[in-house]
Amino acid sequence: MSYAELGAQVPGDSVEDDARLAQLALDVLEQNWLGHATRPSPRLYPHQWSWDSACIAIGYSTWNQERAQTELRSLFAAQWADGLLPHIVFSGEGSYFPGPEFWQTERSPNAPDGHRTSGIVQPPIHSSAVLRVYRNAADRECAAVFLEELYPKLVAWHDYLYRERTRNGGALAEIWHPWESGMDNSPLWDGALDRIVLAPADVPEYERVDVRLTDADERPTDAEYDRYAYLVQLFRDVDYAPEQIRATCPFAIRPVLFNALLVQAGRDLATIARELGRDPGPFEAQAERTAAALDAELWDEEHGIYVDYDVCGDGPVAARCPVGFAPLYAGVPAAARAERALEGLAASLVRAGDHGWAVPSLSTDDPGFDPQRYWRGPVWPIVHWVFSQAFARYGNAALSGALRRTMIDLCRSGGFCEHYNPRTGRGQGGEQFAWTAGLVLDILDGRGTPNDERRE
Ligand code: 2M8
Repeated sequence: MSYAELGAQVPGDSVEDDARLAQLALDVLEQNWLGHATRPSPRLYPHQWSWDSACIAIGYSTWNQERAQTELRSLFAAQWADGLLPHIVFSGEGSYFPGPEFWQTERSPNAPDGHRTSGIVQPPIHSSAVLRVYRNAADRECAAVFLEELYPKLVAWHDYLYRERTRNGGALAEIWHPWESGMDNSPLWDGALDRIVLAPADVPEYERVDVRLTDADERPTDAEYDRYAYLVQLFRDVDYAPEQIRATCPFAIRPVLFNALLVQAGRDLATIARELGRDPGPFEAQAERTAAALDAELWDEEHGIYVDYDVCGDGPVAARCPVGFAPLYAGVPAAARAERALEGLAASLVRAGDHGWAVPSLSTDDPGFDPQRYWRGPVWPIVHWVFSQAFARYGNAALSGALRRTMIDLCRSGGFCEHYNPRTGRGQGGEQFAWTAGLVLDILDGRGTPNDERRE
């Protein structure tokens, strides 16, 4: 089926009881509220996660400005002195592996006093979230104070990424751990992880908590966890010194999604700078350099999709997942290439039971597809949110709306779950999931386009 035919087939939005769904989403956020931040899920993830929090703040922004601002303020309160924004800020309660005693980030001179955190990052969507919160704010005076306060922290975060996560003058950021991608067990990391051959003595002692709390079939394998723990141990052993990690880490990838979000975040940071009367030039330049590098270095002409780059393997990642179309979210490809990417994205859509078109995290005809196992097939709200904006940006309101309606429908019938089965639409993973609720609030708010495409 062609892209145009698919768009034409999508039925118009039929909102049944969106106000009720919004209230349920707010209830989920309330249930996960820790007093200063929102945990992703009551049992599985009892602390604050970086890109979850950004999405949660976007969700709060039209409904509760104060919460939205507090969410981001508390995340950035735990930022490291070198600008690193940690992927977890521990809340002091709840069982999770790896906890602060495993990370031991106090070994780093950059770790913040008074906050216990992990020592890695997650995808950089934060400037986009801050701009969204600022724009949606009803109390303009508070919003201006918030923006002024967050601006230097966002600048430090972007500086960290361009300083520590690029090499040889390149403009694409790299990750050093699968958790930094946000898509933990995606097949995108298989090749790089397979090269890490571990003797039993290399694996630190640890005990998984996740498989006690949720179905092990919906989680990464033990072999993957061994490598996750090994990499953390490696960072710990060099006291989280970025130059040493960059030189020695056996896992280094330039991911498409991470960099696509960075492009949009850079543009949004430029808008924030302009709003505050500062110079937007450096952020615009960074964003455009990363956009150009994505287009020049990661596009796979043969398959018509962007592919991650394996720095240690010195070549493109062999696996292909629909997130390879993420540069569409940031408007990176132009003309014929965009058309081809949109066709490819549309071709990857599947019917999630009776719930409408869905983007699976791995193509259903990929031999590694598994409808239950986490980032190897299930439908994820963040992916839907990204691609509903991608379709909107390129003028396909029908498919943009279809992806939004699917998310609404999945949540209405199965609750706010971590992810959904792409064949049946069944909710899977953690329950009462906060960023699912946050993103659905944004979807219900009807703002389907990236910040720079939106009217003031
Ligand atoms: C998942 O990742 C964590 C590690 O960060 C885990 O599996 O323990 C991912 O889905 C990630 O994207 C998400 O931010 C996190 C919390 O929802 O869970």
